[in-house]
Amino acid sequence: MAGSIVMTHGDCDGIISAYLYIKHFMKDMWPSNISVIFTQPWRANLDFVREYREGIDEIVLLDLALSSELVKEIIRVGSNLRKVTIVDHHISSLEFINQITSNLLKNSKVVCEKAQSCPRLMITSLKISPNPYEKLLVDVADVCEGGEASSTEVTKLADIIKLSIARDPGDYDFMNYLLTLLMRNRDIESDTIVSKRYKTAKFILSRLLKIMSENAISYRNVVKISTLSLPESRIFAGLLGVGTTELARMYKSDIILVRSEENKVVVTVRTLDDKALKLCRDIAKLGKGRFGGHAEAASATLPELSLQEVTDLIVGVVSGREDILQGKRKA
Ligand SMILES: [Mn+2]
Repeated sequence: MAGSIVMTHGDCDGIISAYLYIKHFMKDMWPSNISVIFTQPWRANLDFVREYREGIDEIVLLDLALSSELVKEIIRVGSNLRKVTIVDHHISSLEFINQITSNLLKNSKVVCEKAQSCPRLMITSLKISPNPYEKLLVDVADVCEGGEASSTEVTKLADIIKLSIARDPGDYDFMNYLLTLLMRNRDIESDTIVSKRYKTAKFILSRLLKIMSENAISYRNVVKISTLSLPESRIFAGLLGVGTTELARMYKSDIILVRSEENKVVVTVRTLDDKALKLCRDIAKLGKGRFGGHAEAASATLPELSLQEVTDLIVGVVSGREDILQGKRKA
């Protein structure tokens, strides 16, 4: 029996992308002849290899920032397939387009363009005419990806989906559950399983915001730096990115969260303009770490420094005093 793989990002706009694609292009095949795989960009190649099997004749990749490892796997099996479809809105994927289309000429469709969310790109480039509910979901996907909400209905639904999955970003059964609710036209907001998760996450988020506000220190009135210990990072796992975004909105200020994780320090930056990625690049460069993300929402990981050292380094970067890192701090 021929089957298809739909592999999508395990987040709010990834779930909505899978829903739109399956509903519009693969409706007769769902659920029995489609393996829906939720994944993260850094492990997508591993999940793909694990799920791919003899008899699969179509693969669809949605909302996944491509990596050379993933592209290699797609090309390896691609020529045996009837169809390969890739839709993604991350700019980092652009560099792989030529490699894929030149290797899989006849049977591939690759749509990679910068867009607020993957569903937004899908309706503009796959000729989907969305009904009112689908339009709402595309707006929700935009908000989940940092866009401005057009109505309170959009804000609420985006909040529910984002927070209900945030606490356990690896719970792909729950993402499948959300997809099934959408496919069966069930109301997400009134679903008991979803609202239980949402309420728990909302409560924990409010505690996180309180702690982050209390220990935030302002620098030059333009940026607030907040720190979390390792136990605190664990308690609030899954909500740290959402919390930092929320705090930036509350205070209308740039926010830098510095927290301890197992064997590393993670820096999460949200800025009102487009300087988060640049800040993370500077921090990563000075601290010999890695960085990534979007212009206004980015992060850096520093494996070799302590929480205090990273905080000092950041103070140096935001105040233009990088000498602090070298220990030449004035009394
Ligand atoms: Mn996504």
